Formats: sequence, C-alpha cells, structure tokens
Amino acid sequence: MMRQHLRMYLVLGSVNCIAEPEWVVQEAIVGGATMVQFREKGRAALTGEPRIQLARRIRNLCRQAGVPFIVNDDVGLALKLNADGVHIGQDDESAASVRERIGKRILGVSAHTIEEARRAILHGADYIGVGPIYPTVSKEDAKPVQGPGLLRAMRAAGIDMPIVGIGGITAEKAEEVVGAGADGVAVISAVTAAGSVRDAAASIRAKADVI
Ligand code: 3NM
Repeated sequence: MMRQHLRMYLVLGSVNCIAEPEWVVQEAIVGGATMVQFREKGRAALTGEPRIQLARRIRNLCRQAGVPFIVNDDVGLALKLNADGVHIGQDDESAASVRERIGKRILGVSAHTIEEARRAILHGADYIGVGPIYPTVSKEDAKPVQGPGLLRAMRAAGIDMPIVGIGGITAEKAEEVVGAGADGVAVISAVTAAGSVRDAAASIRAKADVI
C-alpha cells in the first residue's frame, strides 16, 4: 500500500503556488496525485493561524479524495490536524522520537546516503525520500545532486523498503527514477508551476505507473 501512495507524491506550500494552493491540490488529485505533503517553508511562508488554516483546508481536500495527507517537519501540527503522517529530514527531530509521538501514522524520512537510509529504517520509517535526484530550485539548502545512481545503489545494497525520489523530477524524468528503483516520484514545481496542473500530474503519474 505504501508503495502505491508514493507513486505520484505532491509536495507543496503556498510559496510554491502561483494559483491558490487548495486549487493546485484539487487539480493534482484529479490528475492522479497519490499522496500530498504540506510543506510550508521559505521566506514568504505563512505562519501562525493562516498556516494552520491552509493545512486544514488541504487536509480536508485530501480526506474527501481518500489521498493520504502528510505534514512536513511539524509533528505538533500533524497531530493537531490528525494528519495521516509526518515527513522529516535528517536535521529535524530523530525518526525514533517522531515514531513514538505519531504511533501508527505514516513516517517518511529524507535520506541522502545508504547509511542514512538504514538508520531511518531502524528507527521506524515507513518510507524514505531520496534526493535531490536532479537539480532543484525548490529547496534552498538542497544537498548535492545525486542522480538516479543513488537509487540503484540503495537497491543493490539490499534496501528494499518503499522509496520515493525527489528533486527536479518532471514527466520526462519520472520513468528514469522509477527505473532506477524508486517506487514513485515526489514533485513540487513540475506540478505547482505547470500551465495545467491536472495535465502535469496526469503525465507524471502515467510515467511513474510504468513499473
Ligand atoms: N527535498 P522540485 S529536493 C523538498 O533532496 C525537497 O531531499 C529534496 O522540488 C531533497 O520538484 C526538494 O521542484 C525539492 O525540484 C523538490
């Protein structure tokens, strides 16, 4: 089930969207997004009550569509909204401690090396996010580009847990990412900045579905 949720994973916050984020989420779900992460980060990000309200509205859209709703980095918000899960990076609270706080909810952890992936599994992650696979403009503090080779190396090292690739992924590149061993692709700009959000999500989903 987790692998299917990862197929076309939309990540977004208000700063990534030209249009209303709720509309982007709705259109992306119609196009075929299989999971949604609320990631309200960056200099112009919402804070306080407006941030919570936006997260709640996106959660409601996801719930209506039966698509899991994940909160980036903020366990308190995830619990407050009864989100389906939390995604954390290597610099955030430890995976083991987040697992304790969220119980059976989905736990995603970003991993940039085989060792980080192994540790995330040990600490109870349900999936790992691996990136940046390609150059990205959406994350200011992104690590050096890994290329799809890291996905292949992780699979070759025996890591068989659900993996989603992230960073600079477009419809043209999605096939290469799943071909290298990812269960799916996580995208921000290829969907949020597309002329047609719905068509962009649909074409990425079609490419990610080839496995
Ligand atoms: N995490 P886009 S790359 C949120 O490497 C995020 O862990 C990354 O955005 C990582 O699809 C990234 O626009 C940004 O490139 C992905």
